[in-house]
Amino acid sequence: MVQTVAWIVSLIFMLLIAGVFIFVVIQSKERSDYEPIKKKWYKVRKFYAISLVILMLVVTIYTLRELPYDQPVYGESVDPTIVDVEALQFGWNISDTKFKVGEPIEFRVTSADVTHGFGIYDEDMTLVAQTQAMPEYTNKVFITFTKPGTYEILCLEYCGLGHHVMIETIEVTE
Ligand SMILES: [Cu+2]
Repeated sequence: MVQTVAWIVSLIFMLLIAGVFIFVVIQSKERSDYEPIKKKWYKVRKFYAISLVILMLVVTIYTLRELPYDQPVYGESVDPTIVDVEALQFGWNISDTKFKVGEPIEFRVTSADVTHGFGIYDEDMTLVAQTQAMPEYTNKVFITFTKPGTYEILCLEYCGLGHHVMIETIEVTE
């Protein structure tokens, strides 16, 4: 769903940019004075730049508020299952691969060598959670599975010749 929206939005913007290029190509065949054009379009450019900055600020602040995503409420009731994940050329060392639906999990992800990407995919190959696996640093990613099934962990960052064999499965049961 989110991926379909992202695809449609990208497509709209690609068409917009293509439209601008076509417009410029057509306009470039006409001769006209430079000064009035400069005056008009510099104004448009300024407006465009300011709008973009404001839009990006709003979107950035709005989306950063929720970081880290899906973090469980620690304390009295919820104690997440802590799972250590180490990426290495070319595989995964995971301290636990069997989980329950509704169980809050905290993956602590690091790397033994180069930077890898830790991505969890459901059975439809939809990405449900991801973070970077970095050497000498631990990233946390929180997830509570809502559907039982066999999930796959794939490397999301090209890390060498065996990048494509970095596949691990985890089982989520009711
Ligand atoms: Cu990798």
